[in-house]
Amino acid sequence: MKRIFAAVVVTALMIAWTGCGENPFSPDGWKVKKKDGFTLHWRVVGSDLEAKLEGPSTGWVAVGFAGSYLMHDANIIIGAVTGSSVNIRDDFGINDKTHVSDTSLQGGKQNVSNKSGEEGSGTTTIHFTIPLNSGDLYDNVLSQGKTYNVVFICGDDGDDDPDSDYKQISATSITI
Ligand SMILES: [Ca+2]
Ligand SMILES: [Ca+2]
Repeated sequence: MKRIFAAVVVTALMIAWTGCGENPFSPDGWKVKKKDGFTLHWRVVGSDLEAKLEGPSTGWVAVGFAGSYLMHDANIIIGAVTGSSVNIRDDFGINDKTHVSDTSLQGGKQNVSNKSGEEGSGTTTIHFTIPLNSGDLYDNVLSQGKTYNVVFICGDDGDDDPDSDYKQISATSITI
């Protein structure tokens, strides 16, 4: 009888954990933000930010961190899955609607690692790691506990060209 009671308590606790969307004390450290069909998971690991973005497109998906308005001045990580290959690029928002690769800007560097991803039915998910402070002018320094603008962006279904026009853009904020 005691054992059954313990099992019920454990199950109730597990439901309580998973029911909290932005619980900063989740056991594995992940936080989550959902907006307009996008889901971003993130967590700080040492001096890095590990992230997983799912977006409502079979084309490219992107997230922009700490911009001023929409894409402007945001550190944008953009990726697409084409067959078995995953391409993820480190970009920067040069105005509210335009982003370019950091490498195309003077002194800019690619600072994304641990890249992977998968395509679902109508969705694309990308996983990546970025430094909280890369030292690159075209990334933005992030500090744990602080709140930043984020923007979620995607291209048309099947459009894996990161330089093509976007289909959807949604602005929100997250606390790192
Ligand atoms: Ca960079
Ligand atoms: Ca960047």
